[in-house]
Amino acid sequence: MSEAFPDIPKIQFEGPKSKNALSFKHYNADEVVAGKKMRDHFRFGVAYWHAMRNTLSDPFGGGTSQKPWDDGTDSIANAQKRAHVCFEFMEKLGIDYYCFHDRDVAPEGKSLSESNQIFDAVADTLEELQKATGKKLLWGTACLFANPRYNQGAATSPNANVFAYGAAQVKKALEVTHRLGGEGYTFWGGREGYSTLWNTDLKREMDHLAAFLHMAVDHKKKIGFKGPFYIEPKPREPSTHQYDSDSAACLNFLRQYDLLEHFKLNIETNHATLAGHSMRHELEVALAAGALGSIDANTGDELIGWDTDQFPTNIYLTTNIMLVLLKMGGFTTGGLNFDAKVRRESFEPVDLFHAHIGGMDAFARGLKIAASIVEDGRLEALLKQRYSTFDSGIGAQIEKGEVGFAELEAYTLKNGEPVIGSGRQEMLENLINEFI
Ligand code: XLS
Ligand code: NI
Ligand code: NI
Repeated sequence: MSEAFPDIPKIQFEGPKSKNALSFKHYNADEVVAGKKMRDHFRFGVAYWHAMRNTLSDPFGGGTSQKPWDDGTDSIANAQKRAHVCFEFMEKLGIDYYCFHDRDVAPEGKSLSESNQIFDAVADTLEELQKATGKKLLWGTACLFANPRYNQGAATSPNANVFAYGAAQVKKALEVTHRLGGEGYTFWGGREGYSTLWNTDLKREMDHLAAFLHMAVDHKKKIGFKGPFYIEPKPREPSTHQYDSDSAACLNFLRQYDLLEHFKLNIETNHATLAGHSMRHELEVALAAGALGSIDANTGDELIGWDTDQFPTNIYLTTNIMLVLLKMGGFTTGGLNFDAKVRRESFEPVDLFHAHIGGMDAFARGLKIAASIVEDGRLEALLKQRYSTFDSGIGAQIEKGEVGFAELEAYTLKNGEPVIGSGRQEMLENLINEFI
């Protein structure tokens, strides 16, 4: 194993009183909270594209990130070296999973077949590293947005040859994900949308996207890949509008094209807020459809209108997320993948550690808070009380489908004006604050 971070020890849990920046104050992997070890609640993942590949460039300047182990070339040896570094990073942080795009782990060659060979060579290294460390692939994906051929989309490109190229790339990414025991496979349609409707046949593009996903489902069955497919909603950026704009739009799309049984959603906080929703909203919509699969853990900046992919440190955010996850009964194949990058000003390797430690600690606090709220029971009781008129009498008949408009008219003529209760929002907000 390489020694890319010689000055950084394995990060240990030291408790809330510790002043050591390179320690966990709250995340204690084997501590049991709400009946399960913390590591099993979270199933944290490192996003290869951010941790290993992001140079931290922005529209106004080039990269700043220091990666002394990386020689900056597209050689296979360099790609394999990075894989070693990523596993050392995961080991030191005690993170069990990672996620990648094909082109993050392996550079693109001059042809599809060369790219595939390079990908296989790096996958050999990843497989060895997984065996040696016990680390696992949470999900894989294909980068269908960086190469110039995809500038007008992949599955929704107006050019059939681009569609075909994208399909070939996903086929390979799916096979490598399967080979590496990936627990799921993600589709994020970065450029599957439009820049202007003047040049777009929206209906035809959506039909093409559905056809592409059906082909992926067929291929998954063919190779025996058992993990779920995830769709990752995002409303815009890089395109003006993406077809997978939010949870509700994705679910509608999947239902319309008969794909829902094969897909779950991978919800990302910064995408939720770009769509004008809270993370909690996006999670609840997915959960209500039985389709909450995985989470890209990050956060945006309220003052910046794009996908800033910051590490989540807000305890209210993590509490909301953990309340939904506890309600769901926890992840099955999914996990919390840190789709997040350090700021351009935080360019040293150690900053990557601080960032992940902060995110993991914020989730540990969110879990403990959410578990205490559930254990306390008052929130749940108030919610139950709020809907209690549906538990018996006319409400129960409505829920069972036993009555229609005529019966409800007769009932109301007799019952008169309803007596309703307060929503108690402020009281509930105060209650939540008791735990934070
Ligand atoms: C970009 C997305 C991307 C996906 C994987 O905004 O979050 O990183 O998670 O393609
Ligand atoms: Ni993401
Ligand atoms: Ni994102």
